[in-house]
Amino acid sequence: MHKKITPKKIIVIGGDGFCGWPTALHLSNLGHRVTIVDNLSRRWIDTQLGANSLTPIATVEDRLTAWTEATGKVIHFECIDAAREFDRLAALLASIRPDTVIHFGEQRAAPYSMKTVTEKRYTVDNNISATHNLLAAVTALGLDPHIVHLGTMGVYGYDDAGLEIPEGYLSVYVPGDDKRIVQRDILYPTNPGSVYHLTKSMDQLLFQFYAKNDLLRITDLHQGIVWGTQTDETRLDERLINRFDYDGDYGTVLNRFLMQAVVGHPLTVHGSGGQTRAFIHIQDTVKCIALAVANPPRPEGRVAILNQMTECHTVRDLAMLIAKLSDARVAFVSNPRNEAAENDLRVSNRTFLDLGLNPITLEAGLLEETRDIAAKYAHRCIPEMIPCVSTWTDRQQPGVVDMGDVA
Ligand code: NAD
Ligand code: USQ
Repeated sequence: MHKKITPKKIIVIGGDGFCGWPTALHLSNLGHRVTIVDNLSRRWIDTQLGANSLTPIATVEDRLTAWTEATGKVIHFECIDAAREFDRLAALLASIRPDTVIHFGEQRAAPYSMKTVTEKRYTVDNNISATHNLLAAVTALGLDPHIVHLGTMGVYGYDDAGLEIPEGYLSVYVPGDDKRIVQRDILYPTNPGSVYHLTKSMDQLLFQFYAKNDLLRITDLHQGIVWGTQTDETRLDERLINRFDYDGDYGTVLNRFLMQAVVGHPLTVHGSGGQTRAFIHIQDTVKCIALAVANPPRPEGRVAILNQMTECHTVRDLAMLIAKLSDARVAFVSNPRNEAAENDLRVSNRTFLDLGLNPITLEAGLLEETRDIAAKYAHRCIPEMIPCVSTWTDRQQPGVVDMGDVA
């Protein structure tokens, strides 16, 4: 049983996606009135790439029917392109007058954003326009929803700065004109590593401006790499199952390794695998967003920035851990990305811990994920979709396994 909450009217943009779908279900389960806005572009991109989700995902209509059958609750759906259909987005906002808008509706794969000039332009046009359309519409309509945006840890870059990455703002102390030391809180300097991450860095400036100028209440969640598939709600019916991307563009590293282990493919570590990244389980993503929804910032002109991650690991350590659990082999392949070969990473996630987040650890979640998802649906894997062939520049080579790379 969930404790009683004051129901809110919530729009979830991008609510058919990997993070958005389980979030919409969780918020509906808590008693909120949820409307999903999605243009289904993610499903269309799968078709374009010849890829699929390892888990069989139902149509939106079947998903929503299954949710009502399982819980008696109703989630509404509107097929709107937030980047290109400003008038329809604004009309929906005007009719619902939401208390909260959660914005997941962006092209989120770094390798896809680096494929060719077409995908670079699409990612920038889509992501920046969707974010700006939302902010401009809310302002023009005189609405005051709390806007919760899914940003990324990657806006900070991954260089080892010798300090714990703070939650969005960096206190700097610089000598002023009269040699007095002046203190300022600035946005932590961005250092994006892909066109996709660049759009998230640009989103930050859009939020900074609208929070200052129009006193919009905005929470930007700088999220790490999400792993896992199911949440308490998506487990209720097979038609509610969440997507599991494993292909070279959309598959994220830990889910890819889990899938590779069960289909007998060597684990594809890029370069030396010394890249340290921040991770979070999908169940914790959903919990963090509910916590953010319940704790809006005051309209004081400053964006609330929270780091949404729970553990840091190197890619190499993850591969070794999964290899040990599954007897998989590890392949150190050419790195298709232009990124540091090795980096340290320390991140503050104090706000969510203080709000009561009790993270799912890798140790606790890996076994279930392997047994109930990767192994169960391994037969759906399309082997040709496994290699990472999108390269950052002409200097990089695709991450393809040569048996000489295997350890
Ligand atoms: P996803 O691609 O599975 O979902 C995004 C959804 O947004 C899709 O359903 C897509 O159809 C929709 N969408 C895209 N552009 C749209 C538009 N113009 N109008 C309407 N709908 C649109 O991605 P995800 O993994 O669920 O990520 C959601 C958000 O979280 C993204 O903004 C991403 O940057 C961020 N994020 C994801 C991860 C991760 O590991 N998956 C980590 C950090 C941050
Ligand atoms: N990697 C491998 N082998 C693989 C795939 C990836 O070694 O088979 C490496 C990559 O080179 C990279 C690291 O693993 O160093 C992470 O790659 P990823 O694809 O798991 O994650 P990334 O591209 O950073 O993007 C994902 C989501 C994105 C989100 C981001 C959070 O797709 O939406 O914003 O994680 S973060 O990385 O913290 O910025």
